Amino acid sequence: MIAVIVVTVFLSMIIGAYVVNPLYNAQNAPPPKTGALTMIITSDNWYNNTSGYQAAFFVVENGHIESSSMITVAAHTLLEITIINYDKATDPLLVNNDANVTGTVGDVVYEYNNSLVNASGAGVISPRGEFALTSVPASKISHTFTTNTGLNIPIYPSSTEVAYAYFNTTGLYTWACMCDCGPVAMDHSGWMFGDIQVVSQ
Ligand SMILES: [Cu+2]
Repeated sequence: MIAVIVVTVFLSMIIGAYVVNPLYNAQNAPPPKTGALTMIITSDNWYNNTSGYQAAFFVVENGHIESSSMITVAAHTLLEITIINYDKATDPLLVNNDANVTGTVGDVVYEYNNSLVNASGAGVISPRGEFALTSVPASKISHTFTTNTGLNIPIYPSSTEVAYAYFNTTGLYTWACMCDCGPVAMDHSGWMFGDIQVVSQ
């Protein structure tokens, strides 16, 4: 008898959870999962006596600076990508189309450096300190963050940029800067290219 009561109570709890608990209500869709990918580009990284200083991407992970040779991101996640570029130099693009922002939410990148935006001819200071850009003038590009999943973010010199993007297919992909920004940096994983691993959440 007690066992019957226990089983009945248990079953009603399970059924009740589905009927009453709003978490099981299809109309209450869960908010999108969010994540962050923060990267720093510096220009004065000593390589050797022959090649001297080279530019490189680094990843900030839990407050630590790490190599960009293997970047891990979660699939099906609204990823806030922040790129802080300390490099003052511009570099020629390898492919002209890479001046356009692609693969981000709204195909825009938010530029947080007003002086550079003004210098490029935009001419207006945003009261929020940011501009949504769909491209960067080819002559004003320092590096790009480009993946073979279709993401392309051109980066101004001495700038901070933020973009939002989703990676929706798990697997191993490649990222690279698509500028001619130094033969050693362009040839070495963790400097101007590397892997990007999309893992399930
Ligand atoms: Cu580069």
